[in-house]
Amino acid sequence: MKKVKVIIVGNSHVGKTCLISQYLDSSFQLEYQTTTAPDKSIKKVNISNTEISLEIWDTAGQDNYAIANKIFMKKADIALIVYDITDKASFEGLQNWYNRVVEINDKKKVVFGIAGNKSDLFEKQVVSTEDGQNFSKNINALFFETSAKDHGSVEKAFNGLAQEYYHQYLERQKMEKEEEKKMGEEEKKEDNVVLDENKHKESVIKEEKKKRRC
Ligand SMILES: Nc1nc2c(ncn2[C@@H]2O[C@H](COP(=O)(O)OP(=O)(O)OP(=O)(O)O)[C@@H](O)[C@H]2O)c(=O)[nH]1
Ligand SMILES: [Mg+2]
Repeated sequence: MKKVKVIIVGNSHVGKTCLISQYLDSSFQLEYQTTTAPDKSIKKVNISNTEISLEIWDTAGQDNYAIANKIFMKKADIALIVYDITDKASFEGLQNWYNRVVEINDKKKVVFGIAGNKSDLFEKQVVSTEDGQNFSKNINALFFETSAKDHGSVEKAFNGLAQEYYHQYLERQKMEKEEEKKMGEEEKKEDNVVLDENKHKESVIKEEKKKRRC
């Protein structure tokens, strides 16, 4: 079974922990309890008849914990960056979270998703859907609007990212195989050239020997 590391980041209070609880066991918690230490949960999903184990890391949004816990963002396959549609500052924080994830993952390819959370509070919405979509486009991320109270919207985000990751993974594998095949063919060609050269040398030597005998 393929293991995929998912990290969920974003400002404090945007609903990261609630999104994970909803995804894992369809529950929603009204009382706020800030996350201080990163926490790992496992969710198995089936993508194109392949079982994938999502290792989901909940992280702290509060900066004093987040900086200390940055190390847990390493080796991410998928990063879901969350903002709260009723909180402009959380939207403005997206770029910073994106930069942190990119920086700590160095050159590793990460599949990014942006979630505009608390979509159930649409009367209080201050960040437009369009702004969320445009930001996502700029960083080449998938965009979702979620409510941690609505299981369907949460599942769509996590499963959509898992699907995208798996699709890119298969593409990479295909390309690597093609590359290997190409290299194999080139090596064969080179071997044939050497063989032909050797054959040619042998026949020249034979000819010379013949001539000498005559
Ligand atoms: N109405 C509504 N409230 C939400 C939603 N998601 C989270 N909340 C509430 O927002 C508050 C913060 O949620 P958390 O999931 O703890 O936020 P967090 O991003 O994990 O915060 P930190 O752990 O401090 O980084 C809680 O009171 C939740 O009940 C949502 O989709 N809709
Ligand atoms: Mg939390």
